[in-house]
Amino acid sequence: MSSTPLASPNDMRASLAARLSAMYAEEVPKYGHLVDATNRINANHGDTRDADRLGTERHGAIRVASFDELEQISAIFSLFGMEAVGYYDLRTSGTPIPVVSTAFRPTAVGDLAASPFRMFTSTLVADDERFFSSDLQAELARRIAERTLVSDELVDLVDASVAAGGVAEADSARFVALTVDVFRLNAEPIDEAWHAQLDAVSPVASDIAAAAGTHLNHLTPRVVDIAALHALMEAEGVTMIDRIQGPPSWDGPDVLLRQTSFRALDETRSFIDADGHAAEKVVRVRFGEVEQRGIALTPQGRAKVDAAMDVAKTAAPATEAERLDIIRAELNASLGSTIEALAAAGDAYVEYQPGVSAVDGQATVDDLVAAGCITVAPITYEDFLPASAAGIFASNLTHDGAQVDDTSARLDDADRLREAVGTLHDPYALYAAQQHESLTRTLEALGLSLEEIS
Ligand code: OOG
Ligand code: NI
Repeated sequence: MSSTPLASPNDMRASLAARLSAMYAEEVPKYGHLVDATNRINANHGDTRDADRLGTERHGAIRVASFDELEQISAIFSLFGMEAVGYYDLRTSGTPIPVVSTAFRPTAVGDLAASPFRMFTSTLVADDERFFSSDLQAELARRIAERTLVSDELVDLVDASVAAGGVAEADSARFVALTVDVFRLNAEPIDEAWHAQLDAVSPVASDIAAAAGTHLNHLTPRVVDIAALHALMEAEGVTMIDRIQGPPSWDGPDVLLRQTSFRALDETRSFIDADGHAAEKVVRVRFGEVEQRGIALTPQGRAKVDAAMDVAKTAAPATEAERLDIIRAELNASLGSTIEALAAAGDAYVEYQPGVSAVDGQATVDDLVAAGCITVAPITYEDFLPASAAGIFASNLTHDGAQVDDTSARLDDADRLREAVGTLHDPYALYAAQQHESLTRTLEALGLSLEEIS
């Protein structure tokens, strides 16, 4: 039996992240500046959590036009060891956007350590009648069905790889290069009238469906101190959006995710007007973003953070500083300020490890932690926040688009997304499983079992 050696998905994912980063630095020079500033901050910081992955850690964002396109993209990501995690309905946000999203990422601890690259992927809901008239829906369907995101060569490689259980080592460099091409800015001229029609409904819809293909919308490095990064970029002449999205620093450890960005860039694209004349026009869709990641929270911990953010929203303070102070006070009041306290309250997910002290009759996990028989380390939040995502979308649009009154979630679309991606992981279940496995392993190492411990 002949067997072709298969490439490691972890190596392929690391290579994809590096190549996309090189491409994006060429397309968007300010991104290169952002990565450089991020590396300077990270190098001068004592925080060593995830230190070995920080230098290459990125998330990207892409937008596709249909669930069929999502299915195609999903098959490609799967060969890079990236699976769909989480569901975000961006139509329910303050500035409703006609997309539903998921993130493709590695799910196993070792794979995240090898290369944590993830892609926030949004799908246009082109048949949502709250946004699109029936005429627009029909025209969208026709044009979307006509376009090709993935080259025939890559389609063939994907099919062969799926059949073989992975990408052949000999094909992997080509596979990565063809995948990068899928996310490269498409140079084909845009139909101006069609673009304007969609733009009136939503600038995100025109970005997605007036072009001939998808493209990387942004690529985001991870920094250990986002406030310092924000100040550094401003000092170096790059205007950042004034807000850092997500829960601010407080008395306890960083939680979840904080993000900020610099303004979408004016870019020149080729258009064709109604008379068939070519014209260059300025569009603003791509931008730079940076993020800081903290500990993953349980649904209960997350609810406390969401409540704190809501209090600040309702209070409608006059300044950003006051808004942050309100959230800080709420977090300090509702959450324990150490990893141990967060874990004991069931507000955050942790990895358990055997400590240095000998077990001496302790009957609960909390007692074992308190006595130093078990130590806890934070599990990093690997996902996204719908409010921040909506904020990032909105802060970079030139205008909001048409008014939409009904902004309720549509569960049918969650099912369509799930069907397109095959398996849709619940992020909480992944963190809970990681915590549970670490506890089982730790107790075993201490000669205890879960049954004996409450
Ligand atoms: C995606 C926006 C969401 C994030 O980091 O929350 C996102 C987009 O603009 O396509 O990337
Ligand atoms: Ni992003």
